[in-house]
Amino acid sequence: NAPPAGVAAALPVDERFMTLALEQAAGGLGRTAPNPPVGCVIVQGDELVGRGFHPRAGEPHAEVFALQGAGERARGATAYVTLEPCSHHGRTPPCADALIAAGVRRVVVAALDPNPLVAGRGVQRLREAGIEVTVGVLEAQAERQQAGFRSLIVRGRPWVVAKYAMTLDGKVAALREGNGAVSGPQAREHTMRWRDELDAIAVGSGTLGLDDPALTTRGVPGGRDPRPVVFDRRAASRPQARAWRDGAVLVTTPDSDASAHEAAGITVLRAGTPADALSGLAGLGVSSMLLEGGPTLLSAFLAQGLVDEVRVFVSTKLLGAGLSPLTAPARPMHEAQELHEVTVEPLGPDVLITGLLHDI
Ligand code: AOF
Ligand code: ZN
Repeated sequence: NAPPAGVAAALPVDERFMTLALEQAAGGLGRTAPNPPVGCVIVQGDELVGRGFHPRAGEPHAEVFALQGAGERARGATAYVTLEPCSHHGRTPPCADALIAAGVRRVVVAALDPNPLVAGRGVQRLREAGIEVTVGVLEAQAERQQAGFRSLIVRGRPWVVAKYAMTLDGKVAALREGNGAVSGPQAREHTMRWRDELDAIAVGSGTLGLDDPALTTRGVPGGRDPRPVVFDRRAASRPQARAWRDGAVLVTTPDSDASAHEAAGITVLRAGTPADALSGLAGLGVSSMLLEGGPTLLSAFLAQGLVDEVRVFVSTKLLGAGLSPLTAPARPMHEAQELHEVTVEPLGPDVLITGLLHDI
């Protein structure tokens, strides 16, 4: 259905520039917690005159960099921002005031800020200053990009993404000795990009003992490593494992003996349940977490309803007997957990399937 004439001209332009603002914001993914990744572009006529993103908490907001770039050309311009400009004095002064002072004529916002210090007041302030404000352009995309921040503010816990690779017959590991990965190089590239974009990466003690994974980001230009989080109820994992680098967190039960890990300078989080663990991680500033294995940890999180998003590589290999991605529980088909907003993408010999279990 074609939109009515007049409306048709405006909307694609707003979406085009908001797409650029979202691309800007992506530069901050994995780097801004507990703040959101935010991008801003400033457009004079149809010329892009300024762009910027929030690089990390404590540093200036996206709008400040974009306004700096635009200089005098911000006067009468339109600013596209992926999050409602802030109205509060936090670590930095209010962006709404900066936009007003620069003489911007119109502000297009993707998503409102759920932070109770802002929550609509940024938009209100702009409107009171006579600026035309449009809210909701590419809102769903922006909310997805800000899922970690929004989850921290709204639910007090990180956004949890479960990732695994399985064979065509649904196995994540072989039962017999041998070499080779389930999925190919493109799947690996995706995984490395996700490690760069999410705050933390979690594994269980089983995976730590079997694989001694490095849990680092390799092959991503300018990439940074996620914070390793190891779920180890008995605190029995070797404090020499590769995962125990700076910033690593051991999640263990309230009464286990973690003295060896504490002596090694590892942050120890004591939690009775996975939900408690997530609150504790939120307290450490973790806004998003990639759950990378293995079946026991994933099963525990799924059973408690703590997985928000699932990203699975399905390879075209057949293995025979092997390990399933989940160990429990045994549900009847009508109680199966089902993804929504599903995407399917071929990646050479593999297929990437993603979807949500919760909305943000
Ligand atoms: C914006 N633009 O680029 C970001 C915003 O402590 P502060 O001063 O950095 O404020 C952090 C809060 O500001 C954060 O919780 C969120 O509400 C908002 N983030 N706002 O206008 C930005 N990163
Ligand atoms: Zn701001």
